Amino acid sequence: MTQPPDHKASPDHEPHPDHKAVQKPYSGPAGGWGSVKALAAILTQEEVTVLGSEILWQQNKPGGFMCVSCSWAKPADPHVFEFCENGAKATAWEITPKKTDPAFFASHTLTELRGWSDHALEENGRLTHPLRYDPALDKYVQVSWDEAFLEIGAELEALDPRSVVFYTSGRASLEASYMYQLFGRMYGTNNFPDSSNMCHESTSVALPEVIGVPVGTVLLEDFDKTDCIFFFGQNTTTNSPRMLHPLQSCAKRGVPIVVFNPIRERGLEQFTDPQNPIQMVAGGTRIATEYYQVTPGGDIAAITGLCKALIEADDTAQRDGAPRLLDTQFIAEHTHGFEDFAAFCRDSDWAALEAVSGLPRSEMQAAAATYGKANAVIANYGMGLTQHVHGVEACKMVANLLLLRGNIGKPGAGISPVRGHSNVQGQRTVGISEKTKLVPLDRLKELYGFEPPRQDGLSTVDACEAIVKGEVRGFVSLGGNFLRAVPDHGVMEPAWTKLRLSVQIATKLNRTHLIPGEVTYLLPCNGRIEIDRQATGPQAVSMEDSTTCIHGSRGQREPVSEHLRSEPAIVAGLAKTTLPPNSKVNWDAWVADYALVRDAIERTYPDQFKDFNKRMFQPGGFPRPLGARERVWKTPTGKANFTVPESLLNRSAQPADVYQLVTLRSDGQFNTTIYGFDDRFRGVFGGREVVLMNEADMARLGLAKGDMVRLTSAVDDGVGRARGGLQVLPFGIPEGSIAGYYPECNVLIPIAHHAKGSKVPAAKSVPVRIAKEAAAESQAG
Ligand SMILES: Nc1nc2c(c(=O)[nH]1)N[C@H]1C(S)=C(S)[C@@H](COP(=O)(O)OP(=O)(O)OC[C@H]3O[C@@H](n4cnc5c(=O)[nH]c(N)nc54)[C@H](O)[C@@H]3O)O[C@H]1N2
Ligand SMILES: Nc1nc2c(c(=O)[nH]1)N[C@H]1C(S)=C(S)[C@@H](COP(=O)(O)OP(=O)(O)OC[C@H]3O[C@@H](n4cnc5c(=O)[nH]c(N)nc54)[C@H](O)[C@@H]3O)O[C@H]1N2
Ligand SMILES: [Mo]
Repeated sequence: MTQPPDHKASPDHEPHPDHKAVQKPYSGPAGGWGSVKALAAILTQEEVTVLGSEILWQQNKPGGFMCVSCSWAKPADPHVFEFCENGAKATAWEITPKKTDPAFFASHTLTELRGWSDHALEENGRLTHPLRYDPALDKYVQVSWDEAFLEIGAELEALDPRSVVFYTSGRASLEASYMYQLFGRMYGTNNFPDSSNMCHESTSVALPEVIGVPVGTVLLEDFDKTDCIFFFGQNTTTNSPRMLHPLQSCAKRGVPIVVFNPIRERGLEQFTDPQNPIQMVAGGTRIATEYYQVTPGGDIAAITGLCKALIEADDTAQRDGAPRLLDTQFIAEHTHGFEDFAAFCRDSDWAALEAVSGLPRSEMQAAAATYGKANAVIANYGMGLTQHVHGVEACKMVANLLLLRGNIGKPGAGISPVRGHSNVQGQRTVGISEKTKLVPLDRLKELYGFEPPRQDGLSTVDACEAIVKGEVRGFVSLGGNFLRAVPDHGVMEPAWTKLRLSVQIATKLNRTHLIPGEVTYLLPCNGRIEIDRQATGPQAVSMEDSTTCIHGSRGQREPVSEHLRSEPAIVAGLAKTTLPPNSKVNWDAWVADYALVRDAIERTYPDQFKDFNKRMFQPGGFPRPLGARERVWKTPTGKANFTVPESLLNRSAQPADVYQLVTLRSDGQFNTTIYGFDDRFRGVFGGREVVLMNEADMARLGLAKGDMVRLTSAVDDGVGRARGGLQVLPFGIPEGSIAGYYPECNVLIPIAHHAKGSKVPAAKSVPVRIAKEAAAESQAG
């Protein structure tokens, strides 16, 4: 029998005494010398010698490897070093020579390892051998690949396919993802939740309805032609820093950059290109020209205010016979629902918009004036919009704003949801989806001669609920760290132990691997930066960036262990022992030559992947065709749709003693991978167990800097969620909202607290109460 996790030792409940944070104001720009220092530190920590070696030269270059960090576009004419501080950290983290090998597992039980922090687990190095959990020893022990595949195949055969979940984190290649979804569907399930269910799913639900495509419409070249750029809730500095290059060029051309963010994020204010010696001496470029500290959850109201100002100014212009502010020709020819939307804006009351957005009317009018002066506008957005209760409507509001002046489907303009993982968008493109309407099931049936399941599968939140109910028996994970990324750790970890089968395909050890089911396998795979040798020679893989461009990627480094297998090889190994033979799928041939998988992708999606193998190394990638870019609207009305939001508030209303917790990523992490304990740009060093608070709120609650507090969930559903040991630090965040780090605060998010329509956990508006802890510790920093 497996033991339930020891919560006392869990990183969710115990602060790490040696990781007390110190607060120091950070006055430098993003990039700059701070970036160089941070890079040197991670290279030392990971024992990687990369500078001066070939590896960073190859990052994001045609013929090289595509960064394993973010999904931002890769230019056709790259910089000498087309990488950023965080991309280099991600590279170092993957190619570290440190190893987590069978000898390591022989000397550590899982009970002991559950007391390790997320950082310590991954920092220990790469997984090297296939492992099976031995409940008698409470340890992972080495197993052969053949044995692993045979036993997992037998386990899967014995389970009802509808009780098995196939999760994907957004890093796996198009080739691996296509094979994975085919395997799962031939097995009999559409249970393909993805990290995107916690991320931009609000976008994927919103945009098809309003512009007929689930993805953004901008291309990198639009940044050369744009007149104005908006950002809503996206932290470029840390999460897509290579985007700072085109932004810097735009700033130099005098393009206004307008930011809506409750926190003044450094990189959106100033950037110094660490690869440019002149800038390193002369200082940085300012990025944002206007910065609006909207209340968390206030964007729907703020954008309504912008639209209202614009529509009212247009009403005046029309009355006076002056030039119109709206693109009336575009609206008439290409859109539907304008009158209702305009009426909604005219009827919205400025006082209500001010109260909900936290912005004075004058600021909304000023932003509207900037918007109204530009001929071509790009609107970028991220988790600050999508991870809220009304995240889907917030995405639609961005589209409303753009449609008013025809800013979709013309050069220099467009909607730009900035995606997360490096291939998260691509995975959805090749069939990783729980929603059957998004998958060409008939085509799969025709190509492979099987009857695909027709019932929708489980999303991430659905899967969590089903795990809690004990309805999920098997869970296969292609990457990721499911139990840390999802909400409600205190509920999810005990429920997870009820699984019959857990199969984790991973590069590094993480907490999900430490909570076993009855039968548990940990299968180590190659990372993308490693050379992937198969029967026909070294293989390339491909991925889709945030701008729908497809790029080929070739591994460059010798694999850290000869016992690793590639993700396609692991998927094929599982498929062969689980499924009856099918003459139409030759898994071995696909593994021998990934070009054959790409041919299969092209056969499945002939319009999207035309000449896939020929074009995959095209500099800058090849863009998938996208109706909205050509103003072809594949929506139910055949037009781009204006929509009226159901709620002005992008969260739920709460009583006065309840605070909205915004969960943030630090500068030193990639999702649940914690590189280090500094959040340089926000001035928080050496610890993550903090609550960032407005000083007025601190005074109201009688809290001083360094006091320890306990957060408890304000959702009263009998679960009793709490997170103690958090150190209070004063911070520039609007009153009534507080910030803490993800994943440490996920224990406070109820599974049911998610966006309407997309089920993205509402991680940017978690209702909590704050209580001072008895033994207040000394002041920090
Ligand atoms: N280095 C690094 N790169 C990454 C990642 C990483 O963890 N580390 N993660 C990757 C992934 S998977 C993703 S999805 C992306 C995430 O990248 P982002 O989309 O930038 O997501 P977050 O960092 O979670 O937060 C976004 C911003 O939203 C702001 N915000 C919070 N609430 C609101 C609100 O109500 N309104 C507005 N306007 N703003 C708000 C926060 O202050 C923060 O600046 O980055 C990807 N790239
Ligand atoms: N509170 C809160 N929760 C959030 C968020 C938030 O902002 N706030 N953000 C959400 C978002 S946007 C996302 S995308 C999810 C992320 O959720 P996930 O994608 O599940 O999590 P990651 O942390 O990216 O996964 C890290 C693990 O992936 C494995 N890995 C790394 N590289 C590879 C590889 O090449 N192959 C394989 N097979 N494995 C690999 C390593 O073992 C590593 O431990 O979290 C979500 N959760
Ligand atoms: Mo994400």
